[in-house]
Amino acid sequence: MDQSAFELPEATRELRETALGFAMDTLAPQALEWDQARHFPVEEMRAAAALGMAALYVREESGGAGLTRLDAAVVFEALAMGCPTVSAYLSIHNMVAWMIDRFGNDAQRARYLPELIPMRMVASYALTEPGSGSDAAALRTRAVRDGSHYVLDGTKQFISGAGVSDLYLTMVRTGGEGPGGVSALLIPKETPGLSFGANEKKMGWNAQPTRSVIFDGARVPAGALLGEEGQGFRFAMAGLDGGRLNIAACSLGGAQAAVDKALAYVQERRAFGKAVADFQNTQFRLADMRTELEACRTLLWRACAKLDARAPDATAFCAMAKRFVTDTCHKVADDALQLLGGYGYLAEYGIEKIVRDLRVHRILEGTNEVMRLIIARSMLGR
Ligand code: FAD
Ligand code: 2MC
Repeated sequence: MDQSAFELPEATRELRETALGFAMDTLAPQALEWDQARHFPVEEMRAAAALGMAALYVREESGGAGLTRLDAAVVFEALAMGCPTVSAYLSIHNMVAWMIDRFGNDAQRARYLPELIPMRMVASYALTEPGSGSDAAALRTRAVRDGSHYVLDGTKQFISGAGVSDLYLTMVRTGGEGPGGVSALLIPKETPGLSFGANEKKMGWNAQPTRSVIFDGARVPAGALLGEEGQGFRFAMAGLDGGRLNIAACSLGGAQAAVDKALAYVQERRAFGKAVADFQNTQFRLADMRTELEACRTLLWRACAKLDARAPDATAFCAMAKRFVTDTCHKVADDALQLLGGYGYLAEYGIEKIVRDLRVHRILEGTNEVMRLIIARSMLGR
């Protein structure tokens, strides 16, 4: 195979530079403050949206950037070098925008995409419930047709952006048990009967709110239905294929930033009369970290190419990339922290936040156990 197959195209490298410039100028200087103040930086996300980063793989004819999943992964990695949490939120918003473009009708595209693309509207994705996380098809939030409306009752749990977002792409039960009874509805924030729980106190991801979303007789017009009744579970899973690549990319950017910080530190810090970088343990650890990040990048980009090509094994590759990259990068970030000794544990050195932020990537968008389930099913054919 041609070696160039393993290099990014010129246009993608330029895109990376733009995203990295934005991450370093706008996200990195404030990331720690946002984490500590639990501030959701919507204005800064709008600035990213102005660069096309809120609708990266929405088609150009729909007003999006029309880029590939590989381009998107490169952008999310670069943004995460400034702040993994903000990059991950942009990924969720991108996922919703893409689902509307891909599965919505002309009226839904016309109503929402011109608002979502510049992020005048912020979007959330609501699948998880208090009683069903991994077993998403067991969801119980019910939407009952009442004339020209649906009436919703139930609760969504752990919804990123909830309370601030203007639009909730929500998976509900309109039919019988199991995945075939699930539909997807587009629910605006101002819907009567919609309310939110308290902002959860979390280990990381503090620069975005996480709340429950409560439907108590909430009424939405029937035109809120995405596609047809019964298609919602498949839409939700298709959205997550790309979401899982992006979350992996966010882990990669976070871990790369941690390694960069550690690399600078070990050359300055001295112990036993030498630089910490002079210990062979330090050198071997740095070598392993770099190797692990390159292995992650290679698998992630391969999975992106599979999704771009709509390959039959794309879902399994997305799951492999999500599992391997999020586990590996969390470990790499923790190894980087160790190289700073006690200073690594202090907030101002920036690495402990990365370790806290990356921890949840092993849990959300499908736990890494669920990723193994998807991969094993693809091997065993059941
Ligand atoms: P459970 O499903 O109860 O799992 C508990 C444990 O059992 C886990 O270790 C799990 O891996 C394991 N397990 C379950 N089933 C199996 C199995 N078959 N085989 C082996 N092990 C298994 N959800 C949204 O819909 N939208 C969001 O925006 C969103 N944002 C989130 C933000 C944060 C900060 C967090 C923490 C979560 C968010 N989630 C969101 C929810 C997230 O996707 C779920 O937490 C996740 O899917 C796991 O579900 P659960 O927490 O109910 O765990
Ligand atoms: N793309 C398109 N369709 C898919 C699909 C995919 N990737 N995966 C499954 N489907 C279809 C599948 O083909 C089937 O359709 P049909 O009945 O027409 O054949 C249907 O969906 C049901 O699929 P399964 O039989 O595989 O369903 P099952 O109930 O066994 O669940 C599992 C599969 C465990 C993989 C799924 O429930 C899952 O992904 N769980 C994890 C939930 C999750 O990831 N939550 C993340 C919430 S979002 C978040 O955390 C954020 C931070 C935003």
